[in-house]
Amino acid sequence: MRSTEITPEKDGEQVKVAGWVHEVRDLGGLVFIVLRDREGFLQITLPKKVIERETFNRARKISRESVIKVEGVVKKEEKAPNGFEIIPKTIEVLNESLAPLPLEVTEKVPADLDTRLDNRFIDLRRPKINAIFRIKSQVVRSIREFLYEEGFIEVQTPKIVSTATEGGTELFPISYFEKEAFLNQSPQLYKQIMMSAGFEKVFEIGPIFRAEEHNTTRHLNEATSIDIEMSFTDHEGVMKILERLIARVYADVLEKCGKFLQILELNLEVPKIPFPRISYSSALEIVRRSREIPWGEDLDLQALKILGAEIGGLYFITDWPTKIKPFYVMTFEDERISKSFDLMHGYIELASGAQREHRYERLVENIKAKGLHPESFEFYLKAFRYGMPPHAGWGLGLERLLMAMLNLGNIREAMLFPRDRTRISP
Ligand code: AMO
Repeated sequence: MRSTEITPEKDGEQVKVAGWVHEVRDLGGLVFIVLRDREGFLQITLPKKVIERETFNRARKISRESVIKVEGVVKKEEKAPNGFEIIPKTIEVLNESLAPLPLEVTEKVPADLDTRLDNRFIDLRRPKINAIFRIKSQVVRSIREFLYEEGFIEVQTPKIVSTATEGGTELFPISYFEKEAFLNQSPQLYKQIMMSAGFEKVFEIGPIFRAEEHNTTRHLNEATSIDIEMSFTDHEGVMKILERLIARVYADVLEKCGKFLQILELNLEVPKIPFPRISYSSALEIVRRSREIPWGEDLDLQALKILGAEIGGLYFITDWPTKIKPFYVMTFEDERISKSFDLMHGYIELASGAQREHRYERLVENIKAKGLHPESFEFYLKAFRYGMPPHAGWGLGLERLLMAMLNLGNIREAMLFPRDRTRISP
């Protein structure tokens, strides 16, 4: 039985439970074992007078984090945390834990992030850390459900690729027989090819790899990207889908993950749609009140912090200068400005997207203008010569979304086994 299935009303009933020994409190004539399972905690009470001697003596010596199975009787007890306790008949140790533990599961002793990540299997046993990943699971589920309801189909595209999509500097080269190959930075080119293939609405949830040189609290070298691509629409069309998706995720998490939000001591509010939209030029005006930045330059962390403090919450920055966006974005008639957007939460970028350039000649020009070689993109460009519909899409960082939603100070907190500049294990 799970801990949540037992209530004080089951007083007198026989139960079987299993889990980890969270704590053992030995008061001499009375021993308490706090048993932790997937759902919560149970108090196992062993009064010396009632319990068989051998069971009693073994129980008081069980090391913390050992896995045990307990058979016993439920007893209503107002003083116990759940309003009941379990008086055991038998306690079986299924797997004994070594002592001392490399990391505490109880929240009593704080540990630094490196020690926690080195011992992630134990770190994840802590209810607060566990809660993050229970919520992450719901977030992914809601995203899938929403996109299926909107008529999207899920696709899988290669992670071993021959070209960059988001700028050549952040690629991980891999050894691939006699050819040059890389880990994919984004499913960008493939999701666009799917538009030529006639699928109209596709999405993918998968890993992206970026050789970020710097260790920041917002970057991982392996992250999860939620990507969509949609035909016969523009940037405005996919922004609307994005904001509805975010609002749906928040609503679902509030409805289905109340217990985990409580563990994390979070008050979540469903954001109101439409999210505010601010153009790059207007954003620049806000930043320029405190700092000079020339038009056309990317907004660095400091600039985004000024903006985040001014606007706050979820908002879009639209109409970015063409020169700082990738070759595949479409421009307005004024070619200096692109039909692109970023979705922000405070100073953190959660997503970026655009209407794409679907006209072959223009696309080739764009590639050249970025100093890239059209020949390297032949597999992609080919799809634009035989009937490519107008299309748009975005990529949303799953861990960034979690970070924003759950107010996490470091993106590593949102990844089970994060990869950063110095960490490739566990
Ligand atoms: P972009 O490069 O902005 O756009 O990436 C999209 C989103 O992915 C997340 N992200 C990251 N998260 C953690 N660590 C990283 N190193 C990292 N890099 C990116 C961010 C970011 O907003 N092809 C376009 C999307 C599109 O236009 O459809 C792209 O990849 O949340």
